[in-house]
Parts: sequence; structure tokens; C-alpha cells
Amino acid sequence: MSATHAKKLAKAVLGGDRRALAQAITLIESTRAEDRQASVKLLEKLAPRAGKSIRIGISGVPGVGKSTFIESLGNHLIDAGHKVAVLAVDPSSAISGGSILGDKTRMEQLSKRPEAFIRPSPSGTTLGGVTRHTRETMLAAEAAGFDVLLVETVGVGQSETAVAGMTDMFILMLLPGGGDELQGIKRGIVELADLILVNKADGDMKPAAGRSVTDYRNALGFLHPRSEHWQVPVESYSAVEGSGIAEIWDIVQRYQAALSEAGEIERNRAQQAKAWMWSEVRDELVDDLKSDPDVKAQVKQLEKKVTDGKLPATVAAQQLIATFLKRGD
Ligand SMILES: Nc1nc2c(ncn2[C@@H]2O[C@H](COP(=O)(O)OP(=O)(O)O)[C@@H](O)[C@H]2O)c(=O)[nH]1
Ligand SMILES: [Mg+2]
Repeated sequence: MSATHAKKLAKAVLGGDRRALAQAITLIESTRAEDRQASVKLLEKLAPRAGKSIRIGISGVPGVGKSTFIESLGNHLIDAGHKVAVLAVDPSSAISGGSILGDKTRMEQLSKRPEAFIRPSPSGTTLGGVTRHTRETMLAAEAAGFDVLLVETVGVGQSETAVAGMTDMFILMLLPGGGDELQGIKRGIVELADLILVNKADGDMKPAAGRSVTDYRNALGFLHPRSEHWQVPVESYSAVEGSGIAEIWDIVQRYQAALSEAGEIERNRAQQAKAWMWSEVRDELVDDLKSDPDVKAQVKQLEKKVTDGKLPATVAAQQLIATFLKRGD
């Protein structure tokens, strides 16, 4: 895509055109070098109009009810006049072929509403690739006027940390019963949470959900709080029944108010932006290095030496960097 085209596209996105937003995201996700340049141009145009949303990460093991929850929260918010974008960070979609497609059946109503925008993870990318694109996609969605961003991520470990690093609030969904180990939820992930929902508090599982709430409330007392201005609530919930969604949104708003007042949302975003800049520098440099012809000529051989244990990784890395830096000499 050319720079002129990118400019036109930016204008359409700023006008709130959803098809233009979808196109913009396709451009953002493109790995072609010329598209990358156009996408930088596009982001430059969009950035001044971004940032005016609340960014919420939603995590939990597959099947806990994230998509069901997003369906009811999204509809509730749209009824209240918001515009809601749902993005997925799912590195496993590279294998499964995009889980949010299946999720769309759980977000049936939401996906049909013009005030909603649902975007799956690009498949065939690593976690790094997904998160890189997700940050940019968030920016584009904000510029298009979406004021609530919901980022769904699977509970597999690293992706929560990545999502917590690009959102204002992190909601962790858990199943009733089972201890942390059973759910594959590490203590570090519980520590990231700003709100814990024990989902599926209905039918037979209701009593177990109540016990889990007590357990987690107790456990939280021993964890390091993420913010001194916020005590992490633990609530039971039933995404299927969907009642009480207004109360959940209330908690989100109280969180936003408490942290905004303390200047913490802004501080967090500033930190996140700085970290993003450096991760962008790393990614770009590595991409550049990998496409260097002299580096390319050496890579296979060096990789083999490293995998065979004949050369320490550090030494090989230094050689590649030295080759890269000598280009044009
Ligand atoms: N009983 C019950 N089932 C639920 C609830 N929320 C989701 N489910 C079911 O759990 C399954 C997985 O839900 P889904 O939203 O796709 O989970 P995700 O993988 O976390 O996105 C679906 O069959 C849902 O209908 C709930 O609150 N109660
Ligand atoms: Mg889902």
C-alpha cells in the first residue's frame, strides 16, 4: 500500500468507518516491508486521536466463559451508548486457526451490532507478533471512536503479562472449586488481576463458586497489591445468566475513578508506552538484521553450531551483530 492510500485510509478510520478500520488492521498485520512503511504513516495520523478509551484485559483458562462474559458486557455497554471493540491475543490461534471465530458464536448478538467491532488474533504469528499488532490495533480502534476496548486472552502464561502490559485494567476469570494449580493459574497471574470473577456461579456450581470467592479473598491478603489505591474485588458471577452485569461495570468504573484520581492510569500508560517503544526498537532491529544478506548467509551455519553445542549462543549472537553492523563498509 502506498503512503497516499494510507493517508486516505486514516481519514476514513477517523470518520468511524468500520470497513476502513478492518482494512487498517489488515495493513497493520501485514508483514510486507512496504506495507510496514504505510502502516507507520497510518499510525502517525491516527495516534493523536487515540487514547480516549478504557482498555480492559480479560483472561482465564479456555472455557471459563470469557467470550460469554464479553457478549453480555459488550451488549450492556452498547445499550448505554458506548462503542465496543473486542480484540483477541491468542498465540495458540496460530495452531487452532483462530479461536475467536468459534467465539463469534458466543458473541452472536454483539457481533451483529454496528457499535461493536470484533477482531480475532492474526493466525500464524508468535506471541510477540500478536501483541505488537494488538497495541497498534487498539490505537486504530480508539481513533475510529471505540471507547471501550476489551482484549481477550487465553490463560496460558505469558500472554496475560503481555495483555496486562497494554491495558488499564485486568480482569481474571476463574472457575469454581479447583485450586490455583488445577486451573493452571500461577500466583503471578493472580497478582496481575484488578478484578477477579469466579464464573459459572449457577446451578450445581453455585456453592463451590461461593467457597472459591472466600478462598481467593483470603489468598489476596497475602499477595502484593498492584495499586495502593485499589483493593482487588473477588466476585462470583454467571456469564450465562448475565444478570448483575451492571454491578460488574460499576466496579470497573470505580476502579477507573480511583486510579485516575491518583494519576495512576496516566502513569501506567506512560510506562507502557515507553516499554512499547523499546520493544518496537528491538523488533525492528531484529527484523532488519534478519533480512541483511550477509547475516542471512551466516545464519544457518551459526544456528547449527549453536544447536550442536559447538558454539555458545552469546558468541554466535555477537558474530551476527558484528556482521550486521559492518554492512555497507
Ligand atoms: N454454567 C455456565 N456455563 C457457562 C458460563 N459462562 C460460559 N459458560 C459456558 O462455558 C463454555 C465456554 O464459554 P466461552 O465463553 O466460550 O469461554 P472462553 O473460552 O473463556 O471464551 C460455553 O459452553 C459457555 O456456554 C456460566 O456462567 N455458567
Ligand atoms: Mg473465548
